[in-house]
Amino acid sequence: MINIGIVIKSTGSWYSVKSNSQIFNCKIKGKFRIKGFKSTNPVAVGDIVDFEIVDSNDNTGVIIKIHERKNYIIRKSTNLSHQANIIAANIDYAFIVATVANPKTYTEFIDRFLVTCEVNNITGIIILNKIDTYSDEQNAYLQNITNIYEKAGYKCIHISVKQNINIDAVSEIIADKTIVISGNSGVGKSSLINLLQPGLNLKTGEISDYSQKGKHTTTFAEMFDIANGRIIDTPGVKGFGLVDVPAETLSKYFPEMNKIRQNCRYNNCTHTHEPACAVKPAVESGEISKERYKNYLSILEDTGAKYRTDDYK
Ligand SMILES: Nc1nc2c(ncn2[C@@H]2O[C@H](COP(=O)(O)OP(=O)(O)O)[C@@H](O)[C@H]2O)c(=O)[nH]1
Ligand SMILES: [Mg+2]
Ligand SMILES: [Zn+2]
Repeated sequence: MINIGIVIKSTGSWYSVKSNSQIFNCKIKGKFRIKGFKSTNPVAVGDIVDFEIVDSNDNTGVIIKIHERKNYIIRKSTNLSHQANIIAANIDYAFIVATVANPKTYTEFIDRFLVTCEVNNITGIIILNKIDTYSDEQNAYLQNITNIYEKAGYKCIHISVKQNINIDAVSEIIADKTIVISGNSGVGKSSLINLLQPGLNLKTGEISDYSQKGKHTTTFAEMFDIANGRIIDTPGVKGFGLVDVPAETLSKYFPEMNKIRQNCRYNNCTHTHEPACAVKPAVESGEISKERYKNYLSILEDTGAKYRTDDYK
């Protein structure tokens, strides 16, 4: 008999599949291939799968088919350049949880994540946490990056998990949706999930004083039923690599650049050295954020593009 379920946890070789509120530990049978890249994990959290029950006493099974994905988020593995890891599948929104301090989230990290979202047609939402801790200077920076991202078209929500500030704004978005949550380790992802769904008791890590980077307390992606929706907690990842974005199309995934890129003289303009570029003057005038443009250049370099620009480096 074939059952249908949703993958709620993946530990590498075993997958937890939820079906009719029962959980089955499944292995994979056969090969699952994805066009365009090699994946280190063929089945991801959020996947809808067909599986056969092997032993109904201990709820074990075998996954035999993955249903077509609406979308997914991938991370390129840093050492194996052609390998990619699917972080989550079938997502409505992606939350990037960020903090201005303890730890500081760099805008390049946010922009890499947002580009990944845009490539996969997922709406990215920026959650800025720990607002209970910020100095005046840090609050000014918070406002500054909020302006940058709102201008680019992204929703930003300022919260404090610790003081329960603005958490309703987050749970409203989650209702009936599947959310992937990401962000550097230590920004408060697990704490936020615990607050939204009391009783889950996810482990939260203290930030190590020495590195200020936070300990790795979450190792594998896992999906939780929460606030009338589903949330996928992802391992504390250092950064998202991009898979298969050619240099001349990268700016499509920066909405504010995408709006004006058709005004460039060349339709393969990378907005670096080309004459009659429409994007560069917009950066000069402040219409496009210099910070975003800088991060664009950094991501552009990763696509293998050989570009020249003396600005903003
Ligand atoms: N001051 C403050 N600390 C927080 C807040 N949210 C989380 N933390 C703390 O930040 C640390 C890391 O939180 P955790 O949820 O483990 O982060 P994760 O690695 O993103 O899952 C923990 O010590 C939390 O108690 C907040 O809003 N304010
Ligand atoms: Mg965590
Ligand atoms: Zn251009």
